[in-house]
Amino acid sequence: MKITNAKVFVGGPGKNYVTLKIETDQGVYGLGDATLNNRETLPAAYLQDYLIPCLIGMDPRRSEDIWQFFYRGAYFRRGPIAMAAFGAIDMALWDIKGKLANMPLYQLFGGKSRDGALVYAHATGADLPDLMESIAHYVDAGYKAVRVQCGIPGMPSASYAVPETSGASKHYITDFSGIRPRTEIWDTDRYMRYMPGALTEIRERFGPDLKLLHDVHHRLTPREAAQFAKAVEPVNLFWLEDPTPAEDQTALKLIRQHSTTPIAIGEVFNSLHDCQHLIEQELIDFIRVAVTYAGGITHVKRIVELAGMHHIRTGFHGAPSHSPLCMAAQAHLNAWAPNFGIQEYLVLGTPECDALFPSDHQMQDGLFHVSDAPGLGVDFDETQAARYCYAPGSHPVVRLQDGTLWNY
Ligand code: CS2
Ligand code: MG
Repeated sequence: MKITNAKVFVGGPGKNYVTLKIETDQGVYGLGDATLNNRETLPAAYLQDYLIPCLIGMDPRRSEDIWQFFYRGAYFRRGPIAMAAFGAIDMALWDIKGKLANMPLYQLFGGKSRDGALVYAHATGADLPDLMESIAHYVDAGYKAVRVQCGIPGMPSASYAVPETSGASKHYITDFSGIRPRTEIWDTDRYMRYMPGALTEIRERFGPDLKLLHDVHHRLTPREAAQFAKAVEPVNLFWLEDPTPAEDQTALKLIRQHSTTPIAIGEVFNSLHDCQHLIEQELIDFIRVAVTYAGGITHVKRIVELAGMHHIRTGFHGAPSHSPLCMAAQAHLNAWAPNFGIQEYLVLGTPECDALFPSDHQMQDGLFHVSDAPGLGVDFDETQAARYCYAPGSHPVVRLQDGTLWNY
């Protein structure tokens, strides 16, 4: 069996999805996602210029060898661009494997460990009353878990994942449009003074059963993060995410020394090596890698297995920049993983997105149900794809009030 062709498509409804289609001499094809948010053209070029010329003629069933071929063959290993490109190839080869076996991928991983996977939605508000309404909206929609992000009174500009004005919170998605990043002004003291109280009010309003998650989005120093994690302990959060930048993995020790608030980290990681210390030292409770950003199913499965040995559960990243192909790969891993925790999931299901990526996967009552279709269970409509083209975007930059560059 041989790979005969591979095509890369860039574009989608409101998102620059990077979709890879690998075709074979047996008519079976596989799909993969290489969407690296706000840097989409780079994995696309990496695939076009360097990887696809090597793929043609290879046996698609040798997915492990092909993964090693590209990972070790690159010589300059890892990094978000390469791992997103490898990730797409790996997803497509697993998709072909599932279709050849006529099995949904979770069966090839070891079968289901659960029938529905818990997901969390994004509740947000320009202020606390606005956020309370947003949370109520998702609770009414059947969600058992919500991430809560709130505008901070007096904060010089709207911070991460918070709308500028009230009433704009339903299905709020961060606007990354434009090649020149917009600047946000951040005030840590205001956040540290206000957010613990806001989270306490939310807990009092919605009771002990609703799972509450909060994303600090890398904005605190390790000492501040330790103080914050301790202050919110009584709220009994499901997790506190990215409390401090994860490059310095020993910094997390300080948080562990001062609080038992569960910690989730990993969306910016591209390989096992980025999180090995965190996992082996059990400095986190949830690993947040994404199949696209961390080199595909083959590599993420290794991360999940290592995490499982250290009582760490999965909490895969599911921001809107991940295409339904990445979300499907994660859904199959979530159905199988013995140490599954939760999946970030935004109902993107716009008619345009469903037309571009038809699938039978279902989300109901706060649980994601993976379909039994062979492979990933998501298809791709090339005619629809022709409607979309690339539009540049950028992550905001964040400055403190004195102009100091800070973390988005
Ligand atoms: C966020 C992301 O969903 C999350 O947890 O941290 O939305 C993140 O801001 C984007 O993926 C950045 O590209
Ligand atoms: Mg996050």
